[in-house]
Amino acid sequence: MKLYVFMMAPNPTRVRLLLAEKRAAGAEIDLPEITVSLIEGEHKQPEHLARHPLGKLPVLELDDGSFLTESGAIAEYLEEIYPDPPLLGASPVERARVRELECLANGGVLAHVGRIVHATNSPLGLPANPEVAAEGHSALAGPLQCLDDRLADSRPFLAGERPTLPDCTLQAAFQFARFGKAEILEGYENLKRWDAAFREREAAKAVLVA
Ligand SMILES: N[C@@H](CCC(=O)N[C@@H](CS)C(=O)NCC(=O)O)C(=O)O
Repeated sequence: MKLYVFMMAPNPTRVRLLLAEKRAAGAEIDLPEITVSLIEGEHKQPEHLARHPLGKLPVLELDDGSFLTESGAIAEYLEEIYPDPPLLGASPVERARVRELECLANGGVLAHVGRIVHATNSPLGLPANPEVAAEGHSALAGPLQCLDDRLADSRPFLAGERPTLPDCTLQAAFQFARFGKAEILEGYENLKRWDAAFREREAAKAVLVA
């Protein structure tokens, strides 16, 4: 298998953080990563469009030569073939909790951070759009508050004592916000604590560049 990625891009980063968490806990995962430059437009070239018809990242190339797209589907597949340690929950109730948190981290935070950064400081050179950025900031408030409340009991990770996919997704979103100079954490003290502690860990340091 091969994983096609671009550093800093949040959807590839959530998958790379999940892999780093598994490796840090002892999983032996041989999965080479190949960079496709979003900055240089390599994702819209025929070579990459053959992997992903929409020209996006990440893409997982399977051993039979077929391509799997969508970071959530890729994360679930990797979880199934490398189940230890579990990053999507170990029991029905844990899995349900992880899915609940993942909806908040992905649809509620990562998606809006993407809109804000591309409307203010787009690394792809998209035009600034203050209205879209303001809508993004306002849409972020509810999900960020929910996640901040979840951390109010000083738990180290969103789902409790162990990292899970929503931690990876949230950190991928926060890294993209830092890179795009979007201030999104003002007033969310529990999330600030979680962010600082998560970034100090070796698994995160192996992936994060901002
Ligand atoms: N829903 C997709 C979104 C993929 C996506 O939008 N990836 C971004 C990078 S984070 C990308 O490739 N953007 C380039 C483009 O849309 O042209 C997923 O979760 O994989």
